Amino acid sequence: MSNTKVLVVMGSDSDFPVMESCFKLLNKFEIPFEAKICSAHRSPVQAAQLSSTAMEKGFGVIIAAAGLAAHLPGVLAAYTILPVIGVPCKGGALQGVDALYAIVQMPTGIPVATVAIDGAANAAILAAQILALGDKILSGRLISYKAELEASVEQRNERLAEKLASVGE
Ligand code: RP5
Repeated sequence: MSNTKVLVVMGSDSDFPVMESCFKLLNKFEIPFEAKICSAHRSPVQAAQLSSTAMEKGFGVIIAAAGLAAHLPGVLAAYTILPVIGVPCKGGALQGVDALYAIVQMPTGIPVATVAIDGAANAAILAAQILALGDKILSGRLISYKAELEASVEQRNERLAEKLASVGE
């Protein structure tokens, strides 16, 4: 069975606004995904179950988003050999620095690939890049996406040139 789907797990429904860019990009790349809310602290048994059964359900990558004392990505990584990408969510008194440190500072043996605070879009792209290793069609979509990025820089240069032309002395 090929593992072509992405499992997206959020610690709370309050993480949804941050994760919207991730869902949009997964849709853009036409990657099938399932999304669940599950907390390392409030529903730890379900977190273990979700992760330990993910591989047999056809998932190839797990993306886990959490804020505050963000143990969710690490706990999910403990129960699977699938790659886990962690998204630290901004919020609370420490504005996401707590979540970043909790997610990135994993002990040896249980890695979590950590993106920036609120870096949900990059989590989707990284998941796509992992799955594209075994999928030529998806590789092609990623190559097109890079071309779009390059074109957007050219557009920015055109806008810059217009602004500079209207700057006075
Ligand atoms: C974390 O606590 C969640 O991932 C969320 O970022 C944060 C706050 O959760 P709620 O109290 O809004 O449910 O576990």
